Amino acid sequence: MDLKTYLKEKKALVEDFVTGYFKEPIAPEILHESMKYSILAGGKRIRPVLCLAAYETCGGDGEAIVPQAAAIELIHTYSLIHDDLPAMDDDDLRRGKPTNHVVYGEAMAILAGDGLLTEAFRMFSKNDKIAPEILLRALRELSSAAGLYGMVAGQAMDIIAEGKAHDKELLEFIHRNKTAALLKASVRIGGVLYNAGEAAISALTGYGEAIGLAFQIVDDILDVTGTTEELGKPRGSDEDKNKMTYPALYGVEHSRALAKEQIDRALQSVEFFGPKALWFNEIAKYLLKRSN
Ligand code: GRG
Repeated sequence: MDLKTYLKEKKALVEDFVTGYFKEPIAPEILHESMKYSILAGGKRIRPVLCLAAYETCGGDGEAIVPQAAAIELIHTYSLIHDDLPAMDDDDLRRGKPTNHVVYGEAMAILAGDGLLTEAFRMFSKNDKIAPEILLRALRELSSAAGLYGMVAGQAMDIIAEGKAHDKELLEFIHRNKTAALLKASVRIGGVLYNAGEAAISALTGYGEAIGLAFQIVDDILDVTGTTEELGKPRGSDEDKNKMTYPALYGVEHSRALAKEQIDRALQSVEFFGPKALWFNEIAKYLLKRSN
């Protein structure tokens, strides 16, 4: 199997589950529609795929944890809806479609985000195949990464840093928290749900952290070098908003080298798993080369 087929298969597992999950009517209908509009709008689904890959690399069958992997995607999608709001990045294109607030209005977009975030924890908390104490440990990982010790803190700092003089430490804080924390947690959660040993969790952590940082560096580079069509969101929006980014601080070429450095670290970290790290290796290399 090649990586494209692997990603397609895992993505389908998550999307089929999410589609079925939101099939039953929810009142009010407009809220339901607005949540479905964003969660079913496509996207790479890289966080749930990483979670499934981690569980399988440790020795499990990913199908057992699809609700938990999908819940991570709900949180990611909420963050995109809120990030696009006029009070935050004020963007009108996401995943190649008008952003949620453009279609449903600001109030409904905020509520769709709130709904997805809250529902994610309800979705995550139910799995009869996983021992409750393990599920609880994984749930704590997710809340830490998505909230005050991760993504929310990173987003707050990103907003505070707009227009400020470039600062290496501040930039790293933003990247580690806004983007890398949830990616790292996606990988770790796969290991925690499998109840993997300490050495395996440590290898997963190293991998998750490194690809998380590389992901954001590449995202910053694509904002400069990509096209709006490829990205499905407006190109050049970081520069327009005077954001603190890797290319702004280091230039595009040096940023590419820094992303590659992180990917090499990621590959090294999962050498622990031997040949079972195949998909981790493939995903890491793909993240460096991606165009959207
Ligand atoms: C609102 C609390 C809160 C957080 C928002 C996700 C985020 C934090 C901001 C989005 C801004 C942004 C472009 C960040 C760069 C990295 C990133 C998360 C990109 C989007 O994720 P992808 O590429 O998107 O995985 P798809 O559409 O493929 O799911």
